[in-house]
Amino acid sequence: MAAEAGAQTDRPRFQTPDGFRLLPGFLGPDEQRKLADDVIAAIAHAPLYRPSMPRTGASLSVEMTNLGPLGWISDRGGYRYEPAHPVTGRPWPPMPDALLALWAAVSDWPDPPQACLVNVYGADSRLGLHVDADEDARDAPVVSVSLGDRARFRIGGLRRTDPTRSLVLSSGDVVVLGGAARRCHHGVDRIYPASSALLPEAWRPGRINLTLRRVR
Ligand code: MD3
Ligand code: FE
Repeated sequence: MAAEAGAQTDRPRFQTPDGFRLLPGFLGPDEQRKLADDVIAAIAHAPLYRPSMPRTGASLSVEMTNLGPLGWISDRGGYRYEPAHPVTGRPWPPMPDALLALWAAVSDWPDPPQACLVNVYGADSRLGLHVDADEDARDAPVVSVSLGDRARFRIGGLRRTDPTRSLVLSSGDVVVLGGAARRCHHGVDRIYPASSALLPEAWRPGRINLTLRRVR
């Protein structure tokens, strides 16, 4: 029954915020594989690291790196965008052309993205409910691409206590977060191990999420 199918995860009267656009399977299998290969190759030059939280210093369960002119960093000193990798000190690798083309196709924003945050999830990784607020370009959208294992993504409202809705993000799905959605709380509850065969075996179980952003 359709009415029951959504009942487990959907709260009544809340679908998704204005400006939330899910494009299921926007990238085909060949595009996904090429993009995953390019990102994994870039990670060899900008190794994944496990960010720690400001103040507490607690580690995130998600590993990260960045592509493009700027990268998002979190450490004891706070959250910020930096032009170089915190461990190697080298500039972030360039964004693959496919990501610049994707942004141009879906963002409806005149300027190219300045940062691509790469989030890598293992079987037990999670991302707590948060707001992305470290970009001065608050009106520009964020564009997300999911690769590999599926994830249960959760999105709420402007306030932390607002109702939330969860939905599954699958490999090849693109999400555009514009308008009000850009300022909403969101997180990743869990991934579904072995739900995709896209990534090379050494990366399974695993999920790679790319977020394209304007920073300034
Ligand atoms: C809603 N990433 O990198 S992608 C993040 O799957 C982040 O790795 C998640 O949250 C992930 O900050 C979710 C979808 C997404 C990205 C950015 C958003 C949703 C968003 C910004 C504002 C609101
Ligand atoms: Fe986020």
